[in-house]
Amino acid sequence: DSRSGDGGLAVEKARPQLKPPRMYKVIILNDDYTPMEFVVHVLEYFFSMSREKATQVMLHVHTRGKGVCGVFTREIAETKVEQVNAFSRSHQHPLLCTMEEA
Ligand code: TYC
Repeated sequence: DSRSGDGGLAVEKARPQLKPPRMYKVIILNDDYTPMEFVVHVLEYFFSMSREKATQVMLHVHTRGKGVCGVFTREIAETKVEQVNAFSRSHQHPLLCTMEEA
């Protein structure tokens, strides 16, 4: 195809059909102690949300108990969960992040 670098003359190689990867929701949980501003910062920094979106999601979690930060492939979701939980612990906040299959 156009990426093969042969000017389009090569015969197409049959490529196996890849199945879509399983997707996982990264979830944050409410607690009574983590400051709202810290949760907003986590959502901005680790999930690239605008301040407005991060504030909406934080308030949803605060009132409903949990909320979705994003949907990712397994390795990415696992890394987000580890990074957020380590960051929260390093700031002595009990904020918990987990994941479930989408
Ligand atoms: N409930 C917390 C408070 O009142 C704020 C909070 C929101 C904590 C969302 C965790 O995932 C969370 N300070």
